[in-house]
Amino acid sequence: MQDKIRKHIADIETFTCQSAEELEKFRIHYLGKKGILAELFSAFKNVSPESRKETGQLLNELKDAANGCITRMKESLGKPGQGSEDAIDLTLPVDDSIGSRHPLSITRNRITEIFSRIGFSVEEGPEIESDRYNFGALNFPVNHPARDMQDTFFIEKDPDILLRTHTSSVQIRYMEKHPPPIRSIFPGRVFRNEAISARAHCIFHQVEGLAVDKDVSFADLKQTLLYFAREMFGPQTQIRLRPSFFPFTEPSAELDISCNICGGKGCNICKHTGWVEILGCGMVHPIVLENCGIDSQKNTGYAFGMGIERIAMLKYLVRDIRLYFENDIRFLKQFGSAF
Ligand code: 2NL
Repeated sequence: MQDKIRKHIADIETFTCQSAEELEKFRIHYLGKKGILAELFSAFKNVSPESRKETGQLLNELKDAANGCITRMKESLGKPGQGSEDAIDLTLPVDDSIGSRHPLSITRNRITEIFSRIGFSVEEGPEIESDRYNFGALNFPVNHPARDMQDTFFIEKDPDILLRTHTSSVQIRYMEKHPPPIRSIFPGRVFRNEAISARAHCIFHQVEGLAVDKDVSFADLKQTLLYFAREMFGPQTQIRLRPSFFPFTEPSAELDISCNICGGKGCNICKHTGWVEILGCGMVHPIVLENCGIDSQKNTGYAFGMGIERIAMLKYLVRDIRLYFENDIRFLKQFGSAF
């Protein structure tokens, strides 16, 4: 009898099933009124006194094994993909979410495509930088607030290694290696130590542009930006330049476009001014050219920089910058996958 019980325990240990019905059959087979255990317990009466203790223990083991097996199988049948009725059916057709491009990618691709058409190459560079490429060569004074821990993520101090705060660092690298004429744009991810809110994030994306050659003028900059604004926001778009300041450009300006939401009449987006700011720009400071080994007597250049989040916000009326980074499918699926 003991051998019989041991054989049953071994059988139970290797038992698996694919459905609840099979499991119920198993239960009745072992634990049912006329099942194996009932039969064995009834035969137990006739077991000799010497082997009663051991046989009794084995019988209890068998009972525990059967109950344990049922609990285990119930659990695994409940999990999808393992044969229960509500398992995922991989042969079903997919729903309509075939994926779409991220709005920031669509916008970056659109910007680079617009500039590629007029001869700008697209260049990329490292996200981890030294002080020289991110600040020094760009004419930031030693005590400029952007160099502060509050504004910049430092990885190491003395010598300073940091996460780039703008893609201008890539332009410095590019100018060091490529003599003029230069016409390139520089898309990339940048990092600033800012509190996250609807309007600011500590990670965001930029596209900067640079043209350096003999006789590059502010008029060239203005015409290039007018072309860009109209390609991006429509042929009716007007632009205006307001004086500004950056350490790396002189003179510097900010570019506004006529509000593409209200057509310049005044709305929430343009705060009833009819204009919205889209980028900063200027003529490359001669010191910056010299820092990169470019003769500022013979060459001039213009540069501009824009936030991709901001351009995409204006294009798609996104009210909160955090939406770009949360990857909520309800947000992402609203953007066509064109481009
Ligand atoms: C902004 C302003 C700007 C640049 C970026 C630049 C780069 C070099 C030399 C000179 Cl290497 N200028 N970049 C120039 C003016 C403005 O960005 O507000 N961006 C979001």
